[in-house]
Amino acid sequence: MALKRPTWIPVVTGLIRKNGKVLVGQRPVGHSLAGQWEFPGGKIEKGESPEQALVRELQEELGIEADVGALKIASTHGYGDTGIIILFFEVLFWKGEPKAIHHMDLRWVEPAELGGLAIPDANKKILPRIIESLR
Ligand code: DGT
Repeated sequence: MALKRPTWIPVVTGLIRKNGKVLVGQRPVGHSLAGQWEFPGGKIEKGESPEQALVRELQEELGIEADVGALKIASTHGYGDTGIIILFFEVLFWKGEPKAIHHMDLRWVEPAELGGLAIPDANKKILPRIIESLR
């Protein structure tokens, strides 16, 4: 019997910070994890570097021209047969005002508020590391 290879999906997200707060967006209806609050980002496409993928996603989703900073966290999470490898980059500088082009809603939240929001399990399990990286 042939072994089924696990599928891994590489994902990049931005920790977009302003005045001690971080930007989260509510995932739209019709996508997985609808209604949950995520860090804006998405899947890396073939041929892209993680930073290029994040610049593209933040342009598409928020309409901003982001200056992608340091890689803060790399983690993995399993969703059934598929796994994601998720990279969190710091974003301190950008051009334009973030708009909810893709998300149902956007919010600037204090890091301490993240625990009270519905966030993806992939983020919940590393929340202490996320909060630490926002200090
Ligand atoms: P999907 O998941 O097939 O409905 O496709 P999309 O286009 O809604 O998903 P996308 O491009 O946002 O891919 C990101 C994947 O990573 C998705 O499976 C959700 C998961 N994820 C977990 N935590 C986060 C997070 O903080 N931000 C983002 N953007 N994705 C996250």
